[in-house]
Amino acid sequence: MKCVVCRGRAVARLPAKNAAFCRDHFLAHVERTVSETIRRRRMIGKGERVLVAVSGGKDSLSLADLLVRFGHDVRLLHLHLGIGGPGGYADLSRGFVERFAEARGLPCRIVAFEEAEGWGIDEVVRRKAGRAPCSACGRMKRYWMNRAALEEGARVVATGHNLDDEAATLLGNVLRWDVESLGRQGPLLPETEGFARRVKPLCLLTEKEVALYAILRGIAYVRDECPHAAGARSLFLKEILNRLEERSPGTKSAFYQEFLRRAAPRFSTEADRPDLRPCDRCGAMTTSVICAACRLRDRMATR
Ligand code: Q46
Ligand code: ZN
Ligand code: ZN
Repeated sequence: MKCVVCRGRAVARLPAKNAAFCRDHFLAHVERTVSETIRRRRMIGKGERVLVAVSGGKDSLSLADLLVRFGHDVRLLHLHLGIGGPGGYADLSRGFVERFAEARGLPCRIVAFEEAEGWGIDEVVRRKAGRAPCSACGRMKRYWMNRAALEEGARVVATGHNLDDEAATLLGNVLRWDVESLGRQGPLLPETEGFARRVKPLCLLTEKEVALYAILRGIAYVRDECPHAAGARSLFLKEILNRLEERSPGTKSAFYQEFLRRAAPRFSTEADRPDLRPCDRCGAMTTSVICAACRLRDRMATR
């Protein structure tokens, strides 16, 4: 197998792109894909500060590495979710983030839910206060990302979602014809009053491409899975997409990219955020009287 650029020994074969790359040209391919995504979709303005939400996994750490290489003003945000107890998943993840930030001299803010909220996600599950761990986790993550962005003076929050994540979310939304979510789904959610812009610069790279990037760059990342992920529907959807991809390479990327090009604009009016107002409790912008994070806080206070 030879690199399509220099005919050297290939380390990566990308059937979906009908290409193979040597180490250097693979790294160049990843950098080019991400910088083009940022430029074409106007994700990050010149000189703008970016808050990168890092979980300690390969995707978000690779994203932070890339944005630093591109010369952006990067700050890290890590949310310690209170999952897995002492020495468990959340503690392990934090360790990888701390070492990554220290080695690169990057400013890193850590918000531990158990300190900031008085409880972590395991506690929400134990007290049966949320519908599913991931929905409670998701809403608290969104709340803290937004709050931290405002406090850190960043108008942009970048997350490490890759093509596999985005295609699985898309499939899930299509299966339910969730038109509101389809209208909001995309690699860029514009900033609105009280909400930072949210961007996903890795959305055109597969999970395998990002993993190889992390390995080739020597980025150490947490390999353990969140214990709540096991039953998650998204993993099953990813499996289905991988089987489709094996049969006909390129399906995953066509599914997502053609959605963005041809279908997403048709759903965008469904996603208008009408009548945002400050939450009665915490002041975060919301469409209801009390925001989703505060509703969960209320339930935790009474159980
Ligand atoms: S951390 Fe949270 Fe994920 Fe764990 S509880 Fe679910 S959403 S699976 S990315
Ligand atoms: Zn090459
Ligand atoms: Zn609130």
